[in-house]
Amino acid sequence: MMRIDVISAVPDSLASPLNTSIIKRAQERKKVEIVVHNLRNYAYDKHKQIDDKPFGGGPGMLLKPEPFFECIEKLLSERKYDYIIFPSPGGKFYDQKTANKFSLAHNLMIIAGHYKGVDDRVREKFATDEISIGRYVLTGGEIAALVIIDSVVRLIPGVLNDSGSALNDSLMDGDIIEAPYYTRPAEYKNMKVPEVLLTGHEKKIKDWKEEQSRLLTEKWKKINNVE
Ligand code: 6GU
Repeated sequence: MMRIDVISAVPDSLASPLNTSIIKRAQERKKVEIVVHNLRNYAYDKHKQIDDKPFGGGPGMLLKPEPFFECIEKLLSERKYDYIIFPSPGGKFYDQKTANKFSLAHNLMIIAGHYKGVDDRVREKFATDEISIGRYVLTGGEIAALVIIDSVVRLIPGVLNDSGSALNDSLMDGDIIEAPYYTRPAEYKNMKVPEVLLTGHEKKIKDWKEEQSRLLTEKWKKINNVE
């Protein structure tokens, strides 16, 4: 079973997404164990302070290094980690290839910063992979951590009911867009499901899906300036 440890100053923000739907089911099926660590539990000074003002000035607060070091060193004394992931806008853009890599691990650790950030000595000492999830700014690493967890856990064999679907989806690399899907009713508010899908003609349906996929992939490349 894969184990994922997440360290956060706002662990409550992770609870609902990790205990819903497919990620919840993956834990119930013993495909993954996700352990969230509250950074504040590793603040050993009398005020349990986890943040402080940045040296050199500037707005906002930083998360102090000591609670991270305490927590991470405890975890490292218990097991080896394949990857220690540090979500950060300055990191490498996350993609399906990286998700595939992480999904082969036995032990992952994700260090989620918050507020302005984390004292950089934490990243320097422990991070093996610095990951950005896109060109925009978030309030913290928690949502990025959830993005990484979701994309990794769905790749673990037995997590999705349809074993083909994890690989099929976008052909593993996210660079193929699939044909649109429809369910009943066949007509709704004057909008009709493409006729061919109602015919039961397997070859024609396969050809239609491939053509739609090709068209949508071309459109996707154009609007995203890819290739
Ligand atoms: Cl990983 N963290 C934060 N705080 N902002 C981001 C990000 C990560 N990726 C894009 N923006």
